[in-house]
Amino acid sequence: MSAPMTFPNDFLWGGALAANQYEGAYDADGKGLSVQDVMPQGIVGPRTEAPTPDNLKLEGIDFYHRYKEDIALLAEMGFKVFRFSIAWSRIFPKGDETEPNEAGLAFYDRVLDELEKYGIEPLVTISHYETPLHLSREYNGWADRRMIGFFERYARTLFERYGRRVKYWLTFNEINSVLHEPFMSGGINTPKEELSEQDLYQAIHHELVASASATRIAHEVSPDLKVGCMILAIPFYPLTPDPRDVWAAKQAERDNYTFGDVHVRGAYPGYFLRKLRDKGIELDITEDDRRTLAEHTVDFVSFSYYMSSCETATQEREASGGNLMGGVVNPTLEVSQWGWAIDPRGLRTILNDYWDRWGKPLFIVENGLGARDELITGPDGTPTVADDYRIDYMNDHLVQVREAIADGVQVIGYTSWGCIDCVSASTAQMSKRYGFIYVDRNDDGTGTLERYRKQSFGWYRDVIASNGASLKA
Ligand code: BGP
Repeated sequence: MSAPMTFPNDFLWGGALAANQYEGAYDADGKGLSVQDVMPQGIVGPRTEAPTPDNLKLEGIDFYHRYKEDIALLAEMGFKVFRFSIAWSRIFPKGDETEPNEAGLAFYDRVLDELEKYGIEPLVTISHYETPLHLSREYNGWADRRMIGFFERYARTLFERYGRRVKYWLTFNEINSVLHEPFMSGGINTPKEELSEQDLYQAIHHELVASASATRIAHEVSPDLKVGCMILAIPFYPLTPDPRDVWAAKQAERDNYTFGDVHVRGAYPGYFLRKLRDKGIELDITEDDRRTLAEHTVDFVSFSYYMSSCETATQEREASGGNLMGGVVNPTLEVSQWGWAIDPRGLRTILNDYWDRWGKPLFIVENGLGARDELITGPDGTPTVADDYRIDYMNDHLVQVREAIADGVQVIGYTSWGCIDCVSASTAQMSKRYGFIYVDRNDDGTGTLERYRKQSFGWYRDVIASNGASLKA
């Protein structure tokens, strides 16, 4: 008998966003600045001293004031889950205060009220590239051990305030991205070129301990809370069958596996310790750190998946474009308008690999196609986007998720990235759109901020309503 080709009945269908990319209201109601407020061009341009008007994230898509209308649209698509992040600097404006900012906390109460109204399960990212700027400038972000205490206080505040309403939590968005973007991901102020590997890996250690510590606090507050890690997933394929290429691909994957290995198994893997030794790095790891990592492992593993890449140790090849990291171009795959390789099968590979390796429930918390959209007039006279390219991308990826489920992988849910158009993390553009909902805002900041349903809106509504049966294999 063949395996059932279906999604579980309680599969959590939905979408994802991050505070700094959609909320706007960057200084409202006592909010402090975050690292994003001085990154007007994302990771592709210089940081500024202070917020500048060309930084589209300052206003985002104004979810802060339009959350009711936006959540109603998500409900209209039948969302079962909505992943969003809490802006750390709304809750602790500088990050090192002892008391939280009540107005910031109250905003998320209102968002949760609205989600509850429609029976949408919240999935909250505690830290999504939004380190308070003060912590970056005064402490050098995660390079400083004191960050663990600030994060513990912040996480405890959230669990105590929202723990009765939010079951699923993620500690750090794409935690492995700190290897490549230490400022955006880890709030590390030292310029990337000047940052020593010793300091970088020590910062990573602090984040891993803080993540485990937050898991401990969550379970103390309520044993019902489920905490997951969040990894930027990229399968690396050997460019050729040459064993040296195979090993190069394995090494590239291990840079990412390390983070899941520590979160799931509670200790650093041998290959990572060897890497540190080879580099002459000695980490400051206390007995307490070891115990925290070992005793407070995650309940589930979540990840983003956009693309795969190739690795080689034997050939000079063009570097692949990619989501904050990448190897060399895979000649067999098409790429998006931003050069990210499109590889639905890679998602099945990742799901199977992670399941085989960790045996923890998996949650796909980001996936989607960043593309330029053209607004046209729909048959009923309202503006829309004929985004069949996005529908194809998501359909093909979801078919592979269904395959992985048939392979025996336990998948909790799927939240597509940028379900409402928002500002891109890497390039800070509005024109790199992922949403089912078009937002009228342009790269130069003009636009009405009106929302329009794209054709993918109805397509996703049907996918959810049919629990995946409407997907085309
Ligand atoms: C991930 C981030 C998101 C998001 C997404 C798409 O790395 O977690 O914040 O933005 O990628 O990337 P981009 O916005 O650069 O297209």
